[in-house]
Amino acid sequence: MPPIITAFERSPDGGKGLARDTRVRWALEEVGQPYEVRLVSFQAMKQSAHLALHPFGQIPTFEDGDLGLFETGSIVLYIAERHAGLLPDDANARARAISWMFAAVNTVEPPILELVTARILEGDKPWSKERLPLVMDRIRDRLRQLSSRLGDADWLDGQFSAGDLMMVSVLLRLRASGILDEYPNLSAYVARGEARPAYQRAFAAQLAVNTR
Ligand code: GTB
Repeated sequence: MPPIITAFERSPDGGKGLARDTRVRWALEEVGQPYEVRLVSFQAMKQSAHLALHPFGQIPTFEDGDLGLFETGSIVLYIAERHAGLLPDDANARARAISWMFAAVNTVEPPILELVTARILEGDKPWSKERLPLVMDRIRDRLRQLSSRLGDADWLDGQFSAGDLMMVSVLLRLRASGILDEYPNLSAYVARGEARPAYQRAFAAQLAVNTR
């Protein structure tokens, strides 16, 4: 029985690949693991059957036999630990790749999510215009540091890993803001991630759902 993930019945982004099921699909594609998708509505996400899998009523979830997981970081790590291709064999390199996974969701993604909050959820507040530059500068701080670490390398630490998969997925959320273009090596890094055949298959699969 292949693992089953959940995804939006209809993603608010209309298939731009920004909903977080894309990173899980990408990981599964990288390791060649077939999977099934259960589509859920916003309403179904808040009901007990889904809440039993995801305490916060969100997507994606991941079911493998009688194991149920939530949180994309833990799902991608689970996939990467059980299949070859997303984590190096060398123990130290493996630990460093996992550090990059945590850095993506714990250090780089939070200010990016702040931008979404500032623009969309708080866009109509009187103080929103004043706050936006502060949020943008917090993102720039992180991007500058990341850009300097990446330098002219293709990937963050040697070969492509689950750390890059998570980092590229997080950075993709910034594309529409134009801020990524201020860091040409990061912009090229994201494009390299998107060009991977596994990403292309993951993107196409979520697009097919959202353009039915
Ligand atoms: N930390 C969790 C993880 O990494 O798994 C976050 C999961 C999460 O935020 N899930 C979102 C969700 O289920 C979907 S991905 N939201 C519904 C809810 O909370 O009620 C976030 C997302 C949503 C929409 C867009 N978009 O339209 O561009 C992009 C990303």
